[in-house]
Amino acid sequence: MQVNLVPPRAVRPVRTFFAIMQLGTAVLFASEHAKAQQSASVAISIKDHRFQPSQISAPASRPISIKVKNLDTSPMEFESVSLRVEKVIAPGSEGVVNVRALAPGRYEFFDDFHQEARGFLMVE
Ligand SMILES: [Cu+2]
Repeated sequence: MQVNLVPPRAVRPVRTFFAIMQLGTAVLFASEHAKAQQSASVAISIKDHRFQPSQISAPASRPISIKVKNLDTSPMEFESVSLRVEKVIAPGSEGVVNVRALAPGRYEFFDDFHQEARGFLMVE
């Protein structure tokens, strides 16, 4: 003999409630995950072999997309040892440097063709 402590009619709404709660939690996790994967964009220019601005900032734990505009009449190479990137950008054009999600910190970059040009990416 089966003994139901909760009358059968009450069981269904309770189960539906939990199913909706679980779905809500799943959706919430999915959107948090999507946000974490969404890249942040920052832009920088180089003119007269100087980065403008010389310091850019981006959020931690998200991939970063750095748009670099070369306003000079000679090629430049955006390079960073700590970010492990290097990209040659032709004069008068722009390039996008994609960086992995980073821990908070200060990451230096430079123009490998004119090493006096230096800047920092502040990740916070
Ligand atoms: Cu290089």
